[in-house]
Amino acid sequence: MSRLIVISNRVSAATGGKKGAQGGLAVALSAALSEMGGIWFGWSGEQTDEFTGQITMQREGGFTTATVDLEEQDIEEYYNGYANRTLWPLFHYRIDLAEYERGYAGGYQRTNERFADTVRPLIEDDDAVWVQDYHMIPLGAELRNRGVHNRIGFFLHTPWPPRRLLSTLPEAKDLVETMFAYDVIGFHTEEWLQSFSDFATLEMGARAEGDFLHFRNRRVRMLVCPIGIDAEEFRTLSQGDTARQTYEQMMRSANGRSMIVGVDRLDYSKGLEERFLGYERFLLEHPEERRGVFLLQIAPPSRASVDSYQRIRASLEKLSGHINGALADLDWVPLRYVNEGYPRDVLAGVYRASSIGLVTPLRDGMNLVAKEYIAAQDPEDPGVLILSRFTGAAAQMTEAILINPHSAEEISDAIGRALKMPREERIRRWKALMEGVQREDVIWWRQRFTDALFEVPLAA
Ligand code: ADQ
Repeated sequence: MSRLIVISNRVSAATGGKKGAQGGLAVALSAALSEMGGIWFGWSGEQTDEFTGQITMQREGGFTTATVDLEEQDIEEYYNGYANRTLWPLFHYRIDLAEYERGYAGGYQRTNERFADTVRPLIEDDDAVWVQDYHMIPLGAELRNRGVHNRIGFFLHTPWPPRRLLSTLPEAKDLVETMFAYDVIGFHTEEWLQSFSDFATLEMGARAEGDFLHFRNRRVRMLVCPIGIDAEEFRTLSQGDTARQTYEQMMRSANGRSMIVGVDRLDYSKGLEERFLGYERFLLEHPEERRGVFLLQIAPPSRASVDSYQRIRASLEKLSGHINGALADLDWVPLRYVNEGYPRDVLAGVYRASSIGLVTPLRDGMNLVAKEYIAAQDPEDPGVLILSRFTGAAAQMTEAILINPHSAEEISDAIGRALKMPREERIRRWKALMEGVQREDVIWWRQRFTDALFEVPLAA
């Protein structure tokens, strides 16, 4: 039977068998690897003085992880540089923040070649290879250059930017050309897929035919494959002791007020400033409702060495200080802003205690927080999800209150509407959303992708 070789920038950390400590993606990929056998390869997250390609293999939970250390220049140019300063902002439509440096592009290519050299000897003839995300776009082509004729798939976890935006990247065509080394390319939504297809056809002369794109002598299948969460696991977590204790603690501290919650990595794509401004607008427009609500925003810092992340952090501190300074009262603080990460079972309790889940990214490949919020609700008394229409999740979660996060008025109106929503309507919307979260969960996602990959005829 074919094994699966998963390749991603970071490999899920060892969790000592504690399922609740992993994210949904790690759960799904670990499950696939345990079932099919295989290896999960990636960067260890560690720095070494000089790159040697030495692999650290670890056996855990029925599969093997293989990790490699990178040297400082690789980390700076490939990870902090091209991945986080060039592709991430560009793929989230922020060309104002994207930095185009030949050094980053060169380091990205070099590091992907190093990954290819390192992982190549681990790949056996029957294995299927599944490359994850924007850190590793050229990896498939580098594996082909090293004689890998196996099935190779690629899944993009971020949006794919519109053609005109991608055209601003100096090496856009080269990068897209490398993607024709894959057999299947997966996107969360039809919109991201269409943007990719537009660039390939209109800028490069590829030919589209149904789900396939033809370019030179290659044919690649494009697949819409929206990622889900491990809904059952999350539901179980939300009924466990820690979640229950957190729920009770939050309800006590809310003291009869309605809690609105936001949970995000601290990232400029998540629309946090817009969220704060929309909430402020609600408070200003509805003075009578003020003291009945508060917003809890949980946002652990990420990518702290990148300037744009330092700027968004400073800006949010200022804005939250301003809102609290202008509106707080002796016994009421409108905004609790917390820069911490919490275990998933604690988050589940927080979600359940919240009357509103406020998810306002300006762009997001999918957004799993929206799905976790739904999975954690009390079926008898569920909260309301307010969701940006610019997330991948919005394509599936049409029963949420969908908003344009650039409009403070729309956010404000949606908060007002959610707070007044009758219980029957909340239950009706929640049921429809929960049904989708359970049906198209992370196991479904993984199966859909690997099914498409195994349908590809093997090269003769
Ligand atoms: P992210 O940008 O990280 O993922 P998201 O999909 O929301 O965004 O996933 C975040 C995960 O981190 C969630 O599971 C959430 O619970 C967890 N998390 C967030 N804040 C936390 C906190 N304070 N404490 C603990 N955990 C926290 C990228 C893409 C997304 C895409 C995913 C999966 O940007 O668009 O949905 O990959 O493909």
